[in-house]
Amino acid sequence: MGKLRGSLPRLLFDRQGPLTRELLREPGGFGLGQLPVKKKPDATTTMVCGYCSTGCGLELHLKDGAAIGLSPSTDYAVNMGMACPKGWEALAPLDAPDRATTPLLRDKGGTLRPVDWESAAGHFVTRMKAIQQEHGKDAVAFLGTGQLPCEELALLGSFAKFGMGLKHGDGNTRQCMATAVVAYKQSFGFDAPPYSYDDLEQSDVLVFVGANPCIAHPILWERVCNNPHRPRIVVLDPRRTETAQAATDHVPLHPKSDLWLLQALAHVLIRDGLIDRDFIGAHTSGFEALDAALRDFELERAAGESGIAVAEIERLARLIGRGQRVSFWWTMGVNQSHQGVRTAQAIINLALITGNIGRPGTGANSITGQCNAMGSRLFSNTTSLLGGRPWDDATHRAKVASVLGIDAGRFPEEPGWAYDQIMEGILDGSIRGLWVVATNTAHSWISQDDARQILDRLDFLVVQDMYHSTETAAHADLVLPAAGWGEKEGTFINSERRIGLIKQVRRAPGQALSDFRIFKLLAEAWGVGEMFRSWTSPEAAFELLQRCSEAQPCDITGIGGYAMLEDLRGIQWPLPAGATVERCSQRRLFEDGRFHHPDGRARLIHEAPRALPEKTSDAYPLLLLTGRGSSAQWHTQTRTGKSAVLRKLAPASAYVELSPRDAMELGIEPDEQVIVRSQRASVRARAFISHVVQPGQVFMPMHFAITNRLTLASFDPYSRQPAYKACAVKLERLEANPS
Ligand SMILES: Nc1nc2c(c(=O)[nH]1)N[C@H]1C(S)=C(S)[C@@H](COP(=O)(O)OP(=O)(O)OC[C@H]3O[C@@H](n4cnc5c(=O)[nH]c(N)nc54)[C@H](O)[C@@H]3O)O[C@H]1N2
Ligand SMILES: Nc1nc2c(c(=O)[nH]1)N[C@H]1C(S)=C(S)[C@@H](COP(=O)(O)OP(=O)(O)OC[C@H]3O[C@@H](n4cnc5c(=O)[nH]c(N)nc54)[C@H](O)[C@@H]3O)O[C@H]1N2
Ligand code: SF4
Ligand SMILES: [Mo]
Repeated sequence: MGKLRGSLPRLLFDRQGPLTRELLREPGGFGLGQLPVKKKPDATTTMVCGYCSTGCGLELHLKDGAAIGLSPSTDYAVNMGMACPKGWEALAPLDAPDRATTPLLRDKGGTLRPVDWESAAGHFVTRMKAIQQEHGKDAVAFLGTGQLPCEELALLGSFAKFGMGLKHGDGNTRQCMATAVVAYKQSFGFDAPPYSYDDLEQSDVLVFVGANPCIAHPILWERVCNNPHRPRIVVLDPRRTETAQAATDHVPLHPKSDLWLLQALAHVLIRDGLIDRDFIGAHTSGFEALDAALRDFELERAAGESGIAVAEIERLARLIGRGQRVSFWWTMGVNQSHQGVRTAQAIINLALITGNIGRPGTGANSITGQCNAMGSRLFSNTTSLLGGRPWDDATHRAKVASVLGIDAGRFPEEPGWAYDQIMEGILDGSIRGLWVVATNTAHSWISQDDARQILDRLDFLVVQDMYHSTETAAHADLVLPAAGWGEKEGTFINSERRIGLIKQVRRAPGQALSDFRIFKLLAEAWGVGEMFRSWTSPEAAFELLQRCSEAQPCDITGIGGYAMLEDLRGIQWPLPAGATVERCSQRRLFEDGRFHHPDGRARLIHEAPRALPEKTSDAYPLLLLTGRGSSAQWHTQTRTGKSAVLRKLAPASAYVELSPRDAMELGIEPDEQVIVRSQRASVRARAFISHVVQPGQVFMPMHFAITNRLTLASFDPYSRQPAYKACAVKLERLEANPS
């Protein structure tokens, strides 16, 4: 097997190492610098990036009011002059030839044909109302996203729930952040990620659990590299990812064994007295129960379950216990699991029992994913009412109703169904109409063959997207053409709770409208335009949201409109009326040790680990992990796939990463086409043989549609977040399967 080698040029581009960074900073290096040679900009304006939740500031270079290029902001508290390739290439997807430029309606022959907005809105209203009349109001549902600005999300959630009278609406944030939301709410009393990016630079021990920031949040990784304290960096990931390779300590635990390992760490910390009893006594509840549950903890069993030896667990516990400023960071390796919530809470417990919260360089920190995942958590009217308020509390409903000037009688008294329940509802015929906004269900939802069949059962599917070519639009009865990032204004909230501005620096193509204007137009057509009269502009909507946030932990009543966000380079929540904040400041929560439960204490929550829903077997001996493949690819690639530069920086076709040992046993050669088979489907992919994955495991990036044909529809019971990162598969050589 002399040919064993990595067959994709990943490290050079994905590590975002010094060489790449230098090249990327250089206008023209890699062809990434966007300043055109011929045109000279006559103005610049700052706005935040529209891809990931890092929320980098970008300088848009304008000519006659339109963006002709961009570069990273040097004085934005997030990125300080850096951007990853997606940020540099953010304008490219706007010019793509497959932009949706007119509404499209499916005719009787099954072809999508252009129609004007009046006719599109008319069809939307007639068809949806007909379904509601025949099957009840709840027979129509909507799916939103963490990629629209807060103002648009709030308008969508308000029009859909109070105007159209829908009960069921969720977002793609369910695929991503539901676990962190539930974990924080139960542990802290509010969905409150406590950190500031400054903490990445202040820690002396950083523990990353199921997170690969080198690929998924490259600029956060740069912040880690700026840490002057020579920190220990511990990475818990079954794969030896780019981040694991750059860390000081890689812990290659068995997939989905995190809860065992984290509880083992808590056991050793308590056993060896490496905990902060003063902090526990003053600021937490539930320690006695946790202590009792962990007292007879089977360390040997945890070592067996996780594949990490007892001595190594004890070494890690000492590292954490003796650190002065220890921070814990987690992302999808935790959230997308059959026991995600309890795993996240086991991380939170470690921070709490060691008193590592509310001080510089500490925290139990969930890194969010999409540019406005945090905004969708607080301001989308899905899992909570505007301002993070509970649906089932009449006082909160009355408050929002009075701010919006809408009769509280129109408010549902509980949150609607989660994404998976909406899909089930379509299957059993209780949901007949679906409105999908800025998410690509037919690619990204788990167990995709089922998902596509489910979409086809709908009487009426509306897809509102920048592109008419998405996998989901292919199933639509009506496509509504939307403006994208750069073509509209609003606010995003990043991972550290920083609210940043996006602006219109380009004109949307053809008849495409901002989602805000589409919602307004549909509200008029529905006959409830009056209800949204005060939503005159995104900035007017932002003011409503501020008022909805009053006296909540996320109170932003002290923000003086978009102008203040502009002047101060983004502002983290909270900022209540009367409070002051400095330009580019970085603030963390819980410095006073008070959490959001009525008793002011954080709760230590514990539950014993559960078995994987689908174990490997003789028939399907390999465990499939999925996730982000490169820093140049974004999700279903509708945007990044449109940039020639980003395409050069990413693998062109679907691949499956496998270990040299498994390749040897199966007789698979590098780059050979293989069949990956699960109980759901079988797909073809290129074999990428590397030491990044362990024997018995394989990895496929989520960016190619075939990956979710294999995944198993299983969910965390508390958050209902899909467990995308573990199902059983087998690999076969194509030669053995002539088709
Ligand atoms: N380039 C790029 N960046 C992105 C995105 C993108 O599509 N492309 N998407 C954005 C979004 S929405 C999100 S949510 C974030 C996601 O950011 P991340 O969560 O960092 O990315 P993933 O690759 O999904 O998963 C992280 C790691 O979890 C590991 N993992 C799998 N199973 C387990 C397990 O059982 N235990 C542990 N400890 N680890 C496990 C995987 O091996 C993987 O390396 O990225 C954001 N940033
Ligand atoms: N196997 C596997 N599957 C996964 C994951 C995984 O790790 N493994 N990760 C999951 C996670 S964390 C996430 S967040 C999801 C992401 O899954 P999706 O949300 O489906 O992915 P995107 O490609 O970002 O889809 C966004 C859509 O909105 C469109 N769009 C962009 N901007 C706008 C706009 O301003 N207005 C409108 N109307 N449309 C717009 C884009 O063209 C695109 O079609 O995937 C999930 N799926
Ligand atoms: S790290 Fe995220 S926010 Fe920053 S430039 Fe890249 S995609 Fe944009
Ligand atoms: Mo995500």
